[in-house]
Amino acid sequence: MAGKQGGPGAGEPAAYQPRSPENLRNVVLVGPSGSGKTTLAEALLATAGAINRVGRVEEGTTVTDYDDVEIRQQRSIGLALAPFVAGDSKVNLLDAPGYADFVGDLRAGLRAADCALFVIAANEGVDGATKALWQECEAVGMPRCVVISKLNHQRADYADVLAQAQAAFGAKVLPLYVPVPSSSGHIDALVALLSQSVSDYSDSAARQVREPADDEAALIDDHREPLIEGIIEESEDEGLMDRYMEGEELDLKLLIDDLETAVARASFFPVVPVCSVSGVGLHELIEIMTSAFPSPVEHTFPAVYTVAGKTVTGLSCDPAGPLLAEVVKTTSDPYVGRISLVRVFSGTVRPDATVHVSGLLPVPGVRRWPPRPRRGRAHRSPVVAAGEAPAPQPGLHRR
Ligand SMILES: Nc1nc2c(ncn2[C@@H]2O[C@H](COP(=O)(O)OP(=O)(O)O)[C@@H](O)[C@H]2O)c(=O)[nH]1
Ligand SMILES: [Mg+2]
Repeated sequence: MAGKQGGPGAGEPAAYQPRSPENLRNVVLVGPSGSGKTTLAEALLATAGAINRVGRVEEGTTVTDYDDVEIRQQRSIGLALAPFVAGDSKVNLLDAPGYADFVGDLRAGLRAADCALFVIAANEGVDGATKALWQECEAVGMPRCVVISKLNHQRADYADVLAQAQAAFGAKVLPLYVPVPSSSGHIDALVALLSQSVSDYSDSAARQVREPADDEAALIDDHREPLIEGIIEESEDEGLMDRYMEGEELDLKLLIDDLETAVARASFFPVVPVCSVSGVGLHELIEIMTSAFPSPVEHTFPAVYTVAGKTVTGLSCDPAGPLLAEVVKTTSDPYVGRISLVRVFSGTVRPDATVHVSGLLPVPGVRRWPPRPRRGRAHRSPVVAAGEAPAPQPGLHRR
């Protein structure tokens, strides 16, 4: 159901403090149904400390699948919002349904977000539905990180799924982390190819970052070069490849900067192996979301017109600027009434503010221009500042 926000304990502090847009990340989970998105959202919320108890899809106890129908069917059918705080950043996680029937909610999530976690299960692979979802992201130039989930599944084949993803989505789908195979068959560590360290999750209470052992160093040797070459090819510094080829040890910060630029341009797609059950990869994902993903400030502004149809320029992602927001999705709740999810591009929505709700943009073949001006009132809405997406806005409606 659209307009729903994660149930109780979804991580939003009681007194909402608008954050600087640079510290916000609006991240949508995209991937075929059953790839583990809702479970991943739950695990990320728990890792960030936003919830104490990790719910299960099968028990209908997750934050983002709390609608009656979702609990009954044990699958997501609508876009849900689950915010969490990590360090100085706030991440608005949007869990989108994966079935093609609910593509409207997926598109609403893509409109609201600035970046995506594209989830593929390690026991499944890349099928037609996965390719169609990738195309949806491609069509809107959505920056994305590929999450290969369910590493602990008995039929998981990480290497095969990675190869399928690269074959389907291109050579710029490149791992930042590689799972370390263990003798028991459990994966409880990842090697970080850029920092050349190991994230060790064998102590379930905490992740340890340590130096690689010999076999782990060999894994880094095998996989680091293609990653670095992939990043350098994306760099605007054309001399970088020559310097690398001549054997120069490139500054890690320089590589990370180039990587972030390429991710934001949606021309490079880092891969992270994850297991929501054991926790492997969750800290790495949170680090990528908060430090490598673009903030709302980098989001291309939508075309804005006055009521008379004149183009408006000069707006920016500024909480103090004039209000510009998009109602991403509206739904009816039997108890609350009409609820809209709103992406705020500029300005701040305040409780009971009267807002101008513009009509349709010109669509070829549709005679409705200029848009009819309307007024609406944000009833009982929380304060939501520029960059936020999508804020649940009970009662933001036309009248
Ligand atoms: N073994 C294993 N199962 C998982 C994992 N993540 C999710 N699942 C299961 O996969 C199924 C689909 O998960 P769900 O989160 O609903 O996927 P979604 O449809 O993409 O939201 C559920 O039965 C989950 O319990 C995982 O990391 N490992
Ligand atoms: Mg789901």
